[in-house]
Amino acid sequence: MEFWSFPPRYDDTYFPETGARYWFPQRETMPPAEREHHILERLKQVVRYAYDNAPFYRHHWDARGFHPDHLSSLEDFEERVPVITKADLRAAQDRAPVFGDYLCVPESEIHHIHGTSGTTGNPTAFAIGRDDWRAIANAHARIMWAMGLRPGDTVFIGSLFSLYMGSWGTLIGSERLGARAFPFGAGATGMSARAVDWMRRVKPAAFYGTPSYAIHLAEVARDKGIDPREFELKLLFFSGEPGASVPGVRDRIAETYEARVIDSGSMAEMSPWMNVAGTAETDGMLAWQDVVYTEVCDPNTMHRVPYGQRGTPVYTHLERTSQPMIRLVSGDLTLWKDGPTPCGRTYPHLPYGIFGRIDDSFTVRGENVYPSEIDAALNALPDYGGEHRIIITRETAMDELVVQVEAAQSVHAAGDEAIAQFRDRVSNELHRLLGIRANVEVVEEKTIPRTDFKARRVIDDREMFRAFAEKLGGG
Ligand code: 8LQ
Repeated sequence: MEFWSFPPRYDDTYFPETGARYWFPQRETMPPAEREHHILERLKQVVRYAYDNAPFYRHHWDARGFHPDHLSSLEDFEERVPVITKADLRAAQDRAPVFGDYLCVPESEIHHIHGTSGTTGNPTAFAIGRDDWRAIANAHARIMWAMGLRPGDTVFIGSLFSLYMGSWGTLIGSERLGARAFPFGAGATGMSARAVDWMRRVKPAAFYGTPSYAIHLAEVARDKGIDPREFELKLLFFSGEPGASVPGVRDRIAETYEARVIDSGSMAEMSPWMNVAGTAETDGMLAWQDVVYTEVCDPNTMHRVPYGQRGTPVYTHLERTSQPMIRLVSGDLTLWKDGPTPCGRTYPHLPYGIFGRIDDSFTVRGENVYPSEIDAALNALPDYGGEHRIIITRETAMDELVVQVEAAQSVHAAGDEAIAQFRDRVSNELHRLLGIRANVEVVEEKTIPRTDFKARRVIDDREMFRAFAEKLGGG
C-alpha cells in the first residue's frame, strides 16, 4: 500500500501521473476485506501508542477493562474499546489544561492551535503536531484530487480563517495539491460583495465554504446584477452542515452555479476532516477508511449496524499522533452502504451524506423530524424565496411547528391569492413529507437573516414555555 505507516511518512513531492484517476490506486480500490485486514493491524498500533502516551486513554480503558493486548479483530474493537465523547475531551482539558491528557506529543511539537467556537460552555482546544499537519495536508490533497481538482486549479476558500479547521484544512490540502489557494475568508462586513467581484475576475475552479453561504453568495451576486454562472466554477465543495447531499439543496446550488456540488466533513477533532467526502463521480460521501476508520453504530450499543441501515458515525484516527481520537462518537445520523461506487473506490458509501445531529431532530406530535428534511422540501419548491426558519412552540398543551418561509418576489407581486396558494403548497408538501401539519407563515424575500457560516434555522422555545409554566405553578 502506498505510504502506509504509523507514524505516517509521506513524500511531499509525490504526485500521481497526470491522467490518473486515483492518487493512491491501491489504497483506494483494494477489496474491502483486504483493507480491513490492514486497518486492524493499524488499530493495534494506534491503541498501543495511545495507551503508552496518553493517561486519558489508559485510565478510560483500564476502568472499563480494555487493554491493547485484547485486540485481535474488528469485532473486538467495537465490542471492547469504549467510545469517547466530546464531553470526555472537555473534562480532560479541564483536568489537564490546556490540551488535555490525550496530547501524545511534547508541547514543543505543536504546530497549530485551533478550537471550537465555545459559544456553549468551555471551548475545546485542538493541538495539531507538526508531522500531523503534513499528514492532514497529504490526506486532503488526495481527497481533493478525487473531487476532480488538479495542480494549478484555483481554490476559492470562502469561510472564516480563525479557529475553524474547515478553512485551514482546505488551505493546506490545496497547497499540497499544487493548486492555487485563494484564502479569501469570510465574516467581515461587505466581504460577500467583494467575494462576488473577486470570483468574477479570477474565475476560480472551485469554491469551498458552507452550503448556506453559497446560497447567500448567489443572492448577493444577483443583487449586483451578476449571474453566479459567470464565475465559471467547475465545482463547489462543502463541509460544516447538511446540504450538499440533500437533493433539493444540492440541485439548487448546482443549477445556480452550473457546477458540480460535492459534500465533505466529519468533525474538526477528526482532522483530516475530509475523511468523509464525495468524489467527482460519486454523490454523497465515501468513508475514506484508510485515513480515519469510520464505524456507523447503533447509538445504544455502539456496535456497527449492518450496511443499508442508519446509525451514528464513530471515528478513529489512523494517521494522527498529536491528539489521536479513538472511537469518538459524532452524535450525527447517517446511513451507510457497501458495494460498488461510480468512481470505483471500494470504501463504504454514505449516499445521503450526514443528516444532522441526532439531538437536532425534534418531535412534534409524535413525529420525529430532521431540519434537513424541511430544507430539502422547501429548496425543491419553484417559488421558494431562499431562506426559512423553523419554530417549535408550545402555546397550548400541544407542540406546534411553525415554518416561516420566504416566497419569491414574483409571488408577492402577484398578490394575496398567489401568496395563499404558495402557503398551501408549502403546507401540503410538508404534510406529505413529515406527516404533520405545520403552521406556515409566508414572508417577503430576504427578511430572514443569512449566514456566511453554518445556518441555525431552528428555534425551539418549548423549554422556555415549560420553565414559564413551572414558574406559574403549572405542569
Ligand atoms: N457537519 C459537518 N460537516 C457536515 C456535512 N458535510 N454534512 C452534515 N453535517 C456536517 C471542519 C469541517 O467543516 C467539519 C466541521 O464542521 O467540524 P465541526 O465544526 O467540529 O462540526 C462538526 C459537526 O458539523 C458534525 O458533527 C456535523 O453535525 C456537522
